[in-house]
Amino acid sequence: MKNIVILISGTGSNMAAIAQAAQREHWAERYGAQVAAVLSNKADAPGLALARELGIATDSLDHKAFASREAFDAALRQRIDTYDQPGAPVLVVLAGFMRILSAGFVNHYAGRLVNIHPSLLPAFAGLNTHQRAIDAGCKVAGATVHWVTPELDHGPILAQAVVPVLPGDTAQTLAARVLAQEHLMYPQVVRQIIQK
Ligand code: NHR
Ligand code: GAR
Repeated sequence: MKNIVILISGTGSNMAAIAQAAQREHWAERYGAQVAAVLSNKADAPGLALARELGIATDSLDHKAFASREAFDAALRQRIDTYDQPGAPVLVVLAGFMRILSAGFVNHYAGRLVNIHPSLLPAFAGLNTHQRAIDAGCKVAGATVHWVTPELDHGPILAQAVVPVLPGDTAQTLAARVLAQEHLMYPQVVRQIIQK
């Protein structure tokens, strides 16, 4: 069994897309893979309730309760590694997770840590991507799934989805168009990784 641990901070719609694909496509029987847990740095993230409705174990770890980024990351790593077992290696999936992770954390999960970022990287690393794409006059926007490396939003690209930027778009309307593509792309990429 491969244990997928999904980290979220908010709504969790990408998390739900992956968990529902895993159930619908019988990843446990076919690939020996399961979404073992959903963890959040925010106890009130709506995605945690959604995960529980899907029958997935949840936990939260408040980053504000830790003195440093490294201390939070060490505690998060300890929590994740309870799902990292002999014969059941963990794959860590960032899905709307809003905390930058230290190099020590990222290197510990080298080749086992992926993120979805709401822009066509290498354009618009960082935050507020949809408004920045509109302000730049981009005619297309999208999302990127990439391996996570210590340098923010710079890891090797696994997949991208492209959508048009339409006249009159706001950050909200563009984000919704991109998010719909994220929900199609992210489960496919996770499936490809766990199939290997
Ligand atoms: N960590 C590393 N080392 N490398 C990456 O590529 C990472 C990462 C952690 C998260 C997701 C990323 C995104 O897709 C991600 C990729 C948070 C921030 C951020 O500035 C930036 C990028 C991403 C996630 N976070 C602020 C911080 O101080 C907090 C912002 C908030 O809480 O709202 O950590 O966009
Ligand atoms: C998604 O668009 C994701 O790409 C983006 O936040 C949204 C999360 O939605 N991620 C980031 O901005 C990471 N900094 P979700 O919680 O419904 O999956």
